[in-house]
Amino acid sequence: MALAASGCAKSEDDVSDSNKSSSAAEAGQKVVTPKPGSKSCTIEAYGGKKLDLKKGATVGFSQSEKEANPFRIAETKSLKDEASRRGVKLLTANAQSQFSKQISDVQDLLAKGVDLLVIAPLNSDGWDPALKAVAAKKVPVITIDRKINATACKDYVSFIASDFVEQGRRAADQMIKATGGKGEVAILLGSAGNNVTTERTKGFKEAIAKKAPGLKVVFQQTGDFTREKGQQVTEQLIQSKPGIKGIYAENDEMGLGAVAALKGAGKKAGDIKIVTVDGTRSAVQGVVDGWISGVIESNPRFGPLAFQTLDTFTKGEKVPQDIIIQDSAYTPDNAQQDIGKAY
Ligand code: GZL
Repeated sequence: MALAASGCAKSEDDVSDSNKSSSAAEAGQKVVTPKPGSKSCTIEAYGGKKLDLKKGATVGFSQSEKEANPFRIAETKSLKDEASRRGVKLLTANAQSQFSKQISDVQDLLAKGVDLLVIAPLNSDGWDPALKAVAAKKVPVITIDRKINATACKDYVSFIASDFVEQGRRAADQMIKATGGKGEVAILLGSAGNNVTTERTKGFKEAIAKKAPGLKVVFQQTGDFTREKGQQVTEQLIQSKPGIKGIYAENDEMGLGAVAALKGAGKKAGDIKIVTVDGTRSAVQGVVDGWISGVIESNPRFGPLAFQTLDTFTKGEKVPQDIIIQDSAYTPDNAQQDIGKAY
């Protein structure tokens, strides 16, 4: 099938750009492309029955983390807004950052008879019990954001996410620019057990090693993607590494925790360069105020694209197994004018 102008490697199984959603673009979601070389999935290959989303289908959404983090708030809002725009019934569940609850949430949604599922996974592994229940009912599943270690077009239909390794590389570029490429830096790691933490770390370290060998990562510790833990770890960091020049926080919440720690220690804005990932309003304000040197966006507005993918699939058309969304970035040059795009 014809490929989107995405530079994807062509294969007989490549998919069309039917998945580009005008509503996704309208909703502030950057233009999307099938991941280079992505295979497709069809309802014949996956199983299940054709549906018309508009004719009484019910979609279940399993959210992973408590909605204290603006990323999660914006993600859930995006699903809810698109469901109501399309007039589709949406049942939601929130695992409150407890993986065992997410598994039972998915099982409960299936027991309630949802026809389709969107899952924002907390962890990458441990999904078998939920996937068994999905397989028994042949319910199409779209996973968004974090990847589950399972088989595309068998255990789930499509995976829609940012390129997290690229986010790490772009964070490194901003850190190199902010620090001049020399000195000691620390990483506030995301929570363990998911591909986002692994890939954001991989991208950052590879880029630093390649482009600025004078920048040394001398400290890394998880802040569990939370503001409180990010503050606690940064308080320890500035005691143990008083010469630290930069902090790479793998999400904004930890980055804002780091800002609170630096303020508490009497530091001034810019004394230590902070680069974070997400694109929340508070972090972009931190760029405007000089406390944060740069923010790489991780776009949480999956709603339009998730529903577009489900709609295309249930009509019997091919969808990509892997879909990459594009992310923007905030710097001291654009933060003031672009803060309205933050979430
Ligand atoms: C990344 C997502 C991460 C966010 C964090 O897309 O999984 O989880 O960056 C959130 O804010 O905790």
